[in-house]
Amino acid sequence: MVKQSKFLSLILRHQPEKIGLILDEAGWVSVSELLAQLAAHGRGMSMEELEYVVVTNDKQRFSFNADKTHIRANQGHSLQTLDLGLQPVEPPEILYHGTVERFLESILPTGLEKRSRQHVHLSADIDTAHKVGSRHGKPVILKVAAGQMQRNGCVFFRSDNGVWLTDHVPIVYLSIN
Ligand code: HQG
Repeated sequence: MVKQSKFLSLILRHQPEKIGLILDEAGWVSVSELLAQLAAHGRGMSMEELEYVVVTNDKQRFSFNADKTHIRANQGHSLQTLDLGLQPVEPPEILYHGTVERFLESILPTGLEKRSRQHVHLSADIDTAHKVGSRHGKPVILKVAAGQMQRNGCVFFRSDNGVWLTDHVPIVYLSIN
């Protein structure tokens, strides 16, 4: 199921065309089409198994619409044409970003960039930032003055699974935690 969940992340965030799917402009795809295309590509799963993956996913990465006819990833897309339709929200005063030391040298001149993703990903708690950073090596936690950024006109969003998103974090708002 973890393997299947990772494959769903790939399809619903990055490469739907890999199994012949096209996401709509907000990232949704028909559940019946998804199940059919998964089966056609040797990754078949039942509706019950898909529901199990959605419910048990450790970061709640996926959501169904109300009547479960459509599904999408809550965040993390690299498809630049998507508009998840998130509304700007007021962030907490401080947010965190987990990274690693080897990236600091290039973060210093430019601040945090979204790179291949649609947004820079931030979290409200240090623990989560720690986990995110650990994916790249020994974590370094950066503190982001999110409240100040917002007062200066930067826009923040929060995905349905609680990840804080913004376009770019200029270096003036960053400090090492
Ligand atoms: C770094 C996972 C050099 C940035 C996690 C990060 C998260 C720079 C890496 C989500 C830089 C990009 C996102 C700059 C940023 N110079 N390096 N100017 N600006 N970076 O994986 O934030 O499991 O694309 O610090 O839990 O690590 O996919 O982003 O280390 O929520 O659901 O460039 O991915 O969620 O790495 O992680 P990533 P991230 P999922």
